[in-house]
Amino acid sequence: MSNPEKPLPADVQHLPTWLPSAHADTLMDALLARVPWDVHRIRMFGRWLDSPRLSCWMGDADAHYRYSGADFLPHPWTPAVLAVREQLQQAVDGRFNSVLLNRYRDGRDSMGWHSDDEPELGATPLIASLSLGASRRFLLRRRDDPAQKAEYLLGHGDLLLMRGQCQRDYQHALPKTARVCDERINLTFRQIVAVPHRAGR
Ligand SMILES: O=C(O)CCC(=O)C(=O)O
Repeated sequence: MSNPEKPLPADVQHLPTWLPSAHADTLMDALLARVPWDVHRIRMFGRWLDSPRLSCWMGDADAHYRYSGADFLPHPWTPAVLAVREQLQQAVDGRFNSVLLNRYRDGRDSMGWHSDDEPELGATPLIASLSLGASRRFLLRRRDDPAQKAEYLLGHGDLLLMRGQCQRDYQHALPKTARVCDERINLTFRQIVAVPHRAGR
């Protein structure tokens, strides 16, 4: 039951089929062919582990990012990602100098609970998350009351916008599932801002 003092996220907007199917197909093919996919090493519970998906950090040359204990230098934009960034910037009236691409090879690939709350993203980041390929469940839970949950089914071409206090108040995750055998790609566009104590890295 929802608690009116801890409402489910008003700062989250789901736009199904934001990208028409034919455009989403073309973009997915371009990403499969052109993105330098890698297995990111992340630090969890004091150990270095392979993350359970393929990833690529892409963006402007100065968009350095640190998450899960590791530093990432951006790969240069590919033409297809740059084109969709332009389209997004116009649609949501925001700026994005970087994107984290995640490729889930099937339902065994996943993303654990976390918030996109690194200092580089600022206090109230706008994050534009575009999904391609297989539909997967995307979960949100309140940080101060994990029983308060919301769920979105993200399909081919869907856009999810997270803004305001969403990262401060919520964690999100993409759970494993035995039901999905097909690939999915997700792009989370972000704006990295300068962090004074990290200048010069
Ligand atoms: O694949 C997704 O929809 C979630 C990606 C995500 O949580 C992230 O990039 O921080």
